[in-house]
Amino acid sequence: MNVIVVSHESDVDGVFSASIALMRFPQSKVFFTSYGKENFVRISDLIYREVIEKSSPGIVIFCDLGLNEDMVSLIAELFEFLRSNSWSIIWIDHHPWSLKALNIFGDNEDRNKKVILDKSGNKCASELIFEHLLNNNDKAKYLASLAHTSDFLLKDQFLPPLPELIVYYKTTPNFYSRLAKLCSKISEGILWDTEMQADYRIYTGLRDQAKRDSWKKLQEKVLENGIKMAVVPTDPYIQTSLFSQEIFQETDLDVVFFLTKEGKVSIRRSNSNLNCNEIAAELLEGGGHAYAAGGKIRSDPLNLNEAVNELEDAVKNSLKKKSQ
Ligand SMILES: [Mn+2]
Repeated sequence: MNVIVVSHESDVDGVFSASIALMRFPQSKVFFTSYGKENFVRISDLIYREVIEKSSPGIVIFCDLGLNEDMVSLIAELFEFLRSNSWSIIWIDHHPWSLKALNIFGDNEDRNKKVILDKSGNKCASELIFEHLLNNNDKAKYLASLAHTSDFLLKDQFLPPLPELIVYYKTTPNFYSRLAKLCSKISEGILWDTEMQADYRIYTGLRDQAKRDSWKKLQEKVLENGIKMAVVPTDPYIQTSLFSQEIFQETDLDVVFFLTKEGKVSIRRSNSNLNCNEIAAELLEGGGHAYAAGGKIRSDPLNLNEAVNELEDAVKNSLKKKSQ
């Protein structure tokens, strides 16, 4: 059977999801992607090409990717194409989905397309892939538990610095081929090797310089309600979740916004009264979890004061909506 796996490119959960799917279907063609229209169009095109080339039925497995409302019509079109070519779809995820997005799967009685969506907030995608595709495999179970540790920022077991390695690969021109290689190593049970170590050594030098620069530019603001927020201009070498833990350790901030030069924002919190996804919903292309989310700002990302004001409004509006 032909198998295409599409997984999230940004973190350990996405890569491990694809690795577990690859253990189950070693013949899989694996693609990685992220959010945003451009990425979904690219992935759809790759799938169209692959399906036409194969000319026999197969299955597409989506992992660790939320379906945002603005992608629904694009994906509905892709589904129709897959159905007419006798391909089926399984979409396995753990992000919050809107009803409109869920509706494209119909009543889930349709054997041609199926969505497995965990709404508990306690499971990473790798665990769902393990449970639904390979639940009798101890190696897959172990990979899923490592992904859980990484996804929920737990410190309950040792994990090689794969989250940072993925961040580093993202800055390199051959990102997708390096990620695919990493994914296949992990599916073979190789969690670290000398190649990764050599890459990691290069990365740590670049990362440490980037973090020093970001600390210098951090801009703090205390809101009238006492919430302490900060906007930190960030850099592609910085792994946001790890850096946010460092910042929360050194400061008494409630929420931190990591802002790229392109205006993308990653939100992390230390105060659980604030929900990152609710703040993200005030931004462009906002999405994510309560503990970690992201989006884009409307104002000029190079004007830090403007960015701070817009993000301050986003915090206030999200709290206002919550109290209503
Ligand atoms: Mn995930």
